[in-house]
Order: sequence, then C-alpha cells, then structure tokens
Amino acid sequence: MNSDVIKHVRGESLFVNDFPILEGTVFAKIFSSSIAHGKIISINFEKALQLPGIISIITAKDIPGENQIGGIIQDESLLAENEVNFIGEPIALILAKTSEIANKASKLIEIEYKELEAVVDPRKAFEKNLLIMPPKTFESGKIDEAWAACETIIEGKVESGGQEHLYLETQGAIASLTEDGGIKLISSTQSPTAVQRTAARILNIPMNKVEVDVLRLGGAFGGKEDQATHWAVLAALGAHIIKKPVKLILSRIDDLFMTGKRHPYSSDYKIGLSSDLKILAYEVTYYQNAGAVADLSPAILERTLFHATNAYYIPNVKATAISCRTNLPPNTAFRGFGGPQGKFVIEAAIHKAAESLTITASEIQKKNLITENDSFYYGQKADDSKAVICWKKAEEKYQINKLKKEIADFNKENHLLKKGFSVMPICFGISFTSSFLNQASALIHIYTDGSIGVSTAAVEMGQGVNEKIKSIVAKTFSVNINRIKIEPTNTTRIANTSATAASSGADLNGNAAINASKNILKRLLDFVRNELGLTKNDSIELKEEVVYVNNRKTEFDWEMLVGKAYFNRINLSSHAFYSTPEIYFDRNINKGNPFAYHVYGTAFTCATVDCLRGTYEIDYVKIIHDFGKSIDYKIDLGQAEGGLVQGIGWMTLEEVRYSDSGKLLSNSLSTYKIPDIYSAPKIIEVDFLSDSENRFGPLKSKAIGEPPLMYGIGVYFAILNAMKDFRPGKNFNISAPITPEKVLMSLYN
Ligand code: LUZ
Ligand code: MOS
Repeated sequence: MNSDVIKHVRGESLFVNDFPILEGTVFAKIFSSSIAHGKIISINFEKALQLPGIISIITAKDIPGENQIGGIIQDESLLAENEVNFIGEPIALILAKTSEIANKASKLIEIEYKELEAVVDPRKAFEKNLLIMPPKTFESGKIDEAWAACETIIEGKVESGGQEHLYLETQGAIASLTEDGGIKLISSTQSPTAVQRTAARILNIPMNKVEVDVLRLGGAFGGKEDQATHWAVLAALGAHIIKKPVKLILSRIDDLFMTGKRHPYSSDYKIGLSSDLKILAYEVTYYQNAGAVADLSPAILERTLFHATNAYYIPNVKATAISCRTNLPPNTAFRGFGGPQGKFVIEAAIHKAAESLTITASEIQKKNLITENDSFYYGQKADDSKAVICWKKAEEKYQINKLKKEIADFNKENHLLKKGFSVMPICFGISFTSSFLNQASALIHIYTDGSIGVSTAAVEMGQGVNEKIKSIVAKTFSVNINRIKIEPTNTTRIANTSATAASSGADLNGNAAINASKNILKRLLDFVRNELGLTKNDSIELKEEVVYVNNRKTEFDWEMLVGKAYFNRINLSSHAFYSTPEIYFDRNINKGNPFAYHVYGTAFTCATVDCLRGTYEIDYVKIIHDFGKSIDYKIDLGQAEGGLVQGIGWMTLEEVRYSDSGKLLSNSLSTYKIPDIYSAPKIIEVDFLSDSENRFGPLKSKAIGEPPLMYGIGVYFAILNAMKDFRPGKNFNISAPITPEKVLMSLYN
C-alpha cells in the first residue's frame, strides 16, 4: 500500500502551499491576456503601482536572460511582449505583500489591444496553414494498392474532446535566493530539470546555481510535465529581481484559464476489410488542436501515430498527423499522451465497419489482434501474444456468452431502457518515444545506524512510485522496508532528470535504484568475505538482514554489518545509472524499436441507457490486465481503477468548451463535470494476468500509469451500442464525450 495515504488522510502531507513561509516572502499574481489574439498597444501600471503593499510589477523587458521557455520548439515566451495568442497568456508578474493586494492590483492594470482574428478550430487553422510543424506521416505496406483487395471500405470523421487535468493541488512554486545570485525552487513539477534548465535560461545564470526540490505533487496527470515550468520560473524571476522569497500559487480559476489540457482531435479515417474480416488497410489523418505554442504537442502527436492501430495487426497503414496552431492555451501532456486519441479513431472505424456489415465490432476486433511474429506498423515486433491471451482470458473468466445473453434478454423485455456491450482491447508502448529520455539515476546512502536514504529522479504525485522504489530497494538488499526513506526529488542530488512521465517512473528509477543497491551490497559482502577469510568457492548472501555463508547463518546482522563496514572505511554510498537497452527509432524512415515493451489488456463494458432521458449508467467494466509481476497489488489496482474512471470521464462527461473567441466556458466545476461515485461503473473488476513477467521492469513488473485510461474508450461504444438497439439502422455520429445531452439529441433529431 502507498504509505503516503496515511499522511494524506491525516492532513499531514506537505504540498507547495503548506511549506512554512520564509521571512519577507512576497506573493505573486499573474496578469494575463483577456483576448485570444491581438497586439498590445499600451499597458498602464500606474494605478496598480499606487496600491499600498505593491512591491513591483515585472514584465518581459525585466528578464535578464532570454524570454524563451519552449522545450521541443523555441516558440514560447515566458511573458508576452507585443502580441498575445491566447486568453490567460501571462503578460506581467505582480508582486505584493499579500496575495489579496496582488489580486486587487491586477484589476487596476489598464491595457489596450488591437484585436486580431482568433482561430479555435484545428481544421480552420490547417486551412490557413497555421501549423506547429510540418505534417508527419507513418506508413507501412502499400496502402494505395491494398484498397482493391478490400471487400468492405468505410470512411468517416470522428472527434474527441479535451480534458482538464484537475489535479487537486493547483500549479505553484516558491522561490528563494541562495548565495552568489543563485535560486532555490520548491516546485510542483513532474520535471525538476526542465524547471532548472528554464530558470537558468531566463535568469541568465548557469544551471548549477538553480536548485529544484520536489517533495510530492497533489496530482499531475501530465499537466505538470511541461506546464509546471512557467510558474516556477516566474517565481524565480520575481525573487531574482526583488531579492526576496516569492510564492506563486495559481488560484483554481487562474489554473483553469492559463493551462492547457488534453488535445482535442478531429480525424478522418478510411478502413478496408477482407471478406473474412481481416483489416487490410487503414488510412487516417489527425488534426490535433495544439493551442498557441508547441509545448509537448509534437511528441504527443507522434505517440498518436505509434498507437494508430491500437492492439491490431494491419498490413497496410498510412497515418498522417497535423499539429494545428490555434488561439487556445497550449494543450499538453495528459495521461496517455496522444495514445488515447489515436486508439479512439481506430475503434470508431471498426465500429462503423461492423455497423455496415451488421455484425458486432468484437468480431472484427478479435480477428485482428496483434500476436507473436506480427510487427507493429512502425517496425517493432509484437512482444508476445498477450493481446490475444488477455482477450481469451476475459472471455473465459467473465463468461462472455452469458453476459451477452443477459443483455439481449434485457433488451427484449425493455423498450425505453437499453443495454449496450463493448470490448476494448488496449496496447500501450512503454518508453519515452524520444529514446534519449529513457535514462535515470539513483543515489543511495546507508547511514551508520543501518537506515537507508534513497534519491532518484522519480517524482511522487500520488501514483505510489516512492512506495514501489522502497519495495525494490528493500528486496534488493533484503532488509526491512521500514529502514528506507525516499528523499524528495532534488536536482543537486540527481542531475539531468527526465520527467516522471510516460508511465516509466518506477521502471527507470527502480532499475537505477537496483543498480545502486547492488553496488553497495557487493561492497558489504566482499567486506565480510575478507573478514571471515572466505574463498571464492564459499557462497555468501544477505537474507532478511542476516549474512549467510554457505547457507549457514553468521553473526553478521544488518546493523553490525553496516557498523563494521563503516569502521573499515567501506563506501556506504552509491550513485548509479540506468538506461533502457535495445531501443531506437529512425526518424528518416519512421521505423524502429521505440518501446522496451507493451502493456496489454481487455475490458468488457456494459452500459444502460435511459432512452427517454438520454441518461445512462455503467453497469460494469470487467478487465483482464497484464501487470507483469506486480510490485504492489494495491497500488497497481488503484492505478487501474483510477485510470479507467479518468478515461470514462474523458469519453462521457468532461466537456472542455471554448467560445468562438477563445474564452474557456467550462471554467468551474459547475460547468465542467468530472466522474464521481455515481458516474463510475457500479462494478469494476480487474483481474491480473497470471504468469506474466517482464525482463525490462524492476522485479519483472510492468508500467501501470497510463494504459488503463484507455479502457474508458469502451464505455463510449457500450453507450453507442445501447442507442443502436433503441434506434436500429440510425446513423449516429457523436463526438466524444458522449454526454447525456448528446445521447438525447441524437436519439430524437
Ligand atoms: N512524455 C514524453 C510522455 O516526453 N514522451 C513520451 O513518449 C511520453 N509518453 C507518455 C507520457 N509522457
Ligand atoms: Mo505524462 S502524459 O506526464 O506521462
């Protein structure tokens, strides 16, 4: 179990806003654009500056370094200078004695704009050639020739919406000064090094003068992979200029307005099947709504391409991805990182094809599951036949025929209530698709009392990575887990961190921690060998805190061992590195082996739609998931259930809406609905695939963070299938999320 939860329920866990306030701390508020696109004609700060308690107002011209925070593409300023490109774009940093005064001051700033046309629709942006980067195509086989062999060809257009991260802890940071013009930042970030690098660039100081410390995050979901940087760097800028500690915590409403969300996609597809239901060809074009700047959009779009075929083997594929620049806050990483968007399109295509053939989608899905000796269309070989194994195990364990019969019987007897069923197989690639990011390090100290301190690059954000690393270190040494403390993530202990992202936090950092543990353990055992005068032929091991020689207990227990080793000047610390082996991707041909492995699973979903009201309930989601050898059953189950419900929210309820002029309309929890206990499935069953191992995961485990979110896609199709039962033959084309309003309108118009 994640032992942090005990502190959470007692209110003892510290988040950025809970740290004791340093003497002289100044409070910051961001003044941001109120229009989606335009030139700044003039700004007048006079009235704001006259407010008692105002300390300073900082703008772009006060930045000592480069006003540039773009990661992948250098197209993003920290503070807008002459032009604004979305509502909520930071223009000035207000510093005051209290946050109330800073808030008041923001209302006294007078600004004049020359408004320009705002584009919020990705296809419109594409027509105007407003692109983040040139379109990108992944291809395999011979798509143009393949159509001729197809018995059925279906074309269509589908849309999926954005999603607000709604982490419980809003974005924020505290900046304080260190000697010689340095800065220390306490930040709620998934990527301490991104904060460090960017702060150094903005302040024009070397990275070694910026220390970033991260204790834990109150949720992130990708929303703090890139977009935590802005606020930390603004706090750093403020502190650097006024020479006082600065605290910047976004209010919920500022956070909603200023930060990007999951990317909405609008996509065109064409799918071709043989007479025996093999998918022979699939062509797809994704229009990604990137928002005003690149942020992580190019990487997210690329992951959409990798997951275009979900868990299926398709011989002829052409997938084109277009990142469209719009006047919305920059959309960003969100659990699944473009993968869910890609999978939704292929599932929609399969369901449309099934509809035209008057069969169930699962007949097509099952026929085309990727299996051993197949390759993904980007060149990587399928790991094994886990996609098929999970599907078959789900059929057996949950008795698919019985489930289908229950639903058919129910639908015969009911006219206004209809049940719908769906199967959702998933397949998600594990590794950052930028191969170089797949590296991590760990620093372990054994103290003279036998207690152990562990630092890694992993950021705890509620996902339980600290607990997993504790288990990993405890098992590697064979010591009691209570001896181990996981330290906050800190850039002075662990340098050049990759973001805790891509579901890979426990894999990468856990493997690094194993390497560091093994280094120390070897030194300790070599020391005992020497003390006892053992030969090469004697076996030695540490088992449950006792040293065994030739399988016999010795007097050396852990504390004695550590104590004696210290007096004999044995190094009790180790820094170690891990990088994922065997991964590469050639971007000239878009082929390679980008992932260490894939995570597979299958979900059965049943939903009941009230066809008079458009409302629905999810009766159950029953899942077989491949966890590998789970390090912590409860943590993994929690991630699977949480991911599923978050995916259901994206597919059913959560509707991010902007006005035509780029203003966020769903800007509170009364207009943006996230799943609660009533909208969650009445039954969630998650069964672990047994006998699964994974040579790339620490202790043979598999990554868990993102993949289960994609089971939520099944709920969309279960609801749709119920609607089809009520209106057979009706051609539904419902954009996701499939909200009760849309269900009602589509049943009756
Ligand atoms: N972040 C990233 C990610 O930079 N690269 C990835 O491939 C990725 N995948 C999932 C989530 N975050
Ligand atoms: Mo992410 S979408 O921060 O793994």
